[in-house]
Amino acid sequence: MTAARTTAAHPARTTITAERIAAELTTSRDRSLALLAPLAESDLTRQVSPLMSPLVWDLAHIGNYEELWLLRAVGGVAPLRPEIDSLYDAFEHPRASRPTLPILGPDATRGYLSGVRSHVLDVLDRTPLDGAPLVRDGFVYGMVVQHEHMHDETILATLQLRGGPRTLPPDAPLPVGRAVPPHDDVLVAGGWSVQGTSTDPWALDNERPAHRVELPSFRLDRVPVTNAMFTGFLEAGGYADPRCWTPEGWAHLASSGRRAPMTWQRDGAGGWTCTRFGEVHPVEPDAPVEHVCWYEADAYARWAGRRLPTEAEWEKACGWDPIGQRQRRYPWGDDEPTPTLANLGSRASRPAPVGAYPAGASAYGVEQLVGDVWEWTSSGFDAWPGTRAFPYREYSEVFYGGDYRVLRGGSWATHPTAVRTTFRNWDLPVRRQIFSGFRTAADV
Ligand code: AVJ
Ligand code: FE
Repeated sequence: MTAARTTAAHPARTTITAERIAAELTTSRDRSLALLAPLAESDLTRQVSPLMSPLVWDLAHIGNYEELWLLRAVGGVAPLRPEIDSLYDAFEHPRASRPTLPILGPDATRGYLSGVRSHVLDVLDRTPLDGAPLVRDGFVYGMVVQHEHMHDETILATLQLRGGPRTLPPDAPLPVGRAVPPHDDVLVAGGWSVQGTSTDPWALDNERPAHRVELPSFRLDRVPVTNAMFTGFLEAGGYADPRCWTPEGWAHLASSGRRAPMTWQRDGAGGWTCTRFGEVHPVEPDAPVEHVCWYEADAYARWAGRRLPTEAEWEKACGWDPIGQRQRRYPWGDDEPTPTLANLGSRASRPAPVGAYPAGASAYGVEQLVGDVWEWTSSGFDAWPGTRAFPYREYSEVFYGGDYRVLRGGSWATHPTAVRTTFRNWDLPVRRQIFSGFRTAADV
């Protein structure tokens, strides 16, 4: 990988206006409040799992982040409630310790958020969007909107762990799938491509800058690994076969007792059911497997005689147009996602069956790269050549080089504004409360 000059153009986003920003801010806030509105006070304040925050903490943290960046950093507005800042600093208080903090209750939190928001709209009115890098093209507003959507996805993961009764609205209909043979894969011819972006105005620091990569040819699954395929691994004794697992994965299997994806149970007749937001459903054979950790994804790939793709391979297969020699903001091109292109935005509470989004295919014919499930890659979360922490070190920089693995493409729970070809997510290899799946690759 070199940081050589890139020659290919990256699509610039259409000019970002104050109206667009105000609409995005409203959309993310409506989403957060709607997710939490059906929950009783006790459900908002309790901790469902040591992995997660009390839901009311997420909500107040969303507001506090908005206050820190939009009111104080951009607007120069004095702290509204200086005494609460430290409570909502994710670094001062790890998730497990958040329930013992003297955090605001649900009503006070909602009041705090609406107070912050009323000042934000004033700041937006009086701040030109062509000034310093922080506000240029509305970057910091985009960062705040994406942060809220990320926490909304975290809230959805917490609701999944909480169980029932279900509080989410009924699922929007999803498109039907089509039969795709297991490991039907496409060839991605070797050569150079561009990874990352220097021009996408709302790309976060870890996606920058654009740089050339040179990859050998590889093959990549057309669609994510399905429940039926994963069941094959499971029923063949994959969880009991040390040859499939890294030493760390094998040790974790022993200590955790994991024997199936997080939400699966035996149905009593030799099959499997899964629990989704407190409701029991049959495991859908043709849907991407969900709630697997990196170790499980990696073990499946070895069992299948394949491997996880690297992050660079994933991004090339998703966004590179080898004919035009340019990047696409999404697999299908630069147009914003729609419900026929990708399963995003928690319109439904599950991944769609494979083959449901032929119109969302990448230039190489790879499908469902964006939406449905986050896809584990084999790569650790590392800094790219020439990257720079912006506007703060704790978003990305403090995580580089740790034991994290990169996930790409977003899930059904990811909002369209919070994902694109270059977006990078990361988590520890044991984690599976996120909406995580994978696809496999092979050398040529
Ligand atoms: C990018 C999803 C790994 O939720 O831990 C939220 C995003 N950073 N608040 C996370 C984030 C600050 C982060 N991930
Ligand atoms: Fe956060």
